[in-house]
Amino acid sequence: EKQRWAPILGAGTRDTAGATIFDSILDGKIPADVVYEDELVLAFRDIAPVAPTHVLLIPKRRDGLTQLQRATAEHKHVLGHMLAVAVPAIVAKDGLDSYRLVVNDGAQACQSVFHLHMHIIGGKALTWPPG
Ligand code: D5M
Repeated sequence: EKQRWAPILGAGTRDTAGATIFDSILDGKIPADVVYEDELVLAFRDIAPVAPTHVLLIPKRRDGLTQLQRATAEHKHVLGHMLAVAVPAIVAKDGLDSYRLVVNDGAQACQSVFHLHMHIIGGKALTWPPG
């Protein structure tokens, strides 16, 4: 099986946290509906979508980013890339003119996978506030 992150040797190896389901997607061990990929990030459709567009955007190297509150200055490049390059590409691909960008940061905020990810949700009229 082809690894999605083959060019990024050592990806994740600096992490002490356990592997997540997203590692299996990155390794190509479980399938994903990929909508965007570049050298730094992968984006795929959420398995339990809450809207017509529900995409998860992840860094290929978790590199300590189990969650956003672990971010340091070392992560500025990948975080900026996610926001300024990948999100616009995904939003354009699905033709969205409105969407919500969500990071559930911590268990009490409903984070269930501890590999930083951004939810891009749109394609319908959304409500506010979230619960
Ligand atoms: O979001 C974690 C999200 O990950 C949640 O919306 C389900 C999604 N998920 C879990 N497993 C898969 C697979 N295999 N493919 C696609 N999407 C998946 P959180 O913010 O941590 O609650």
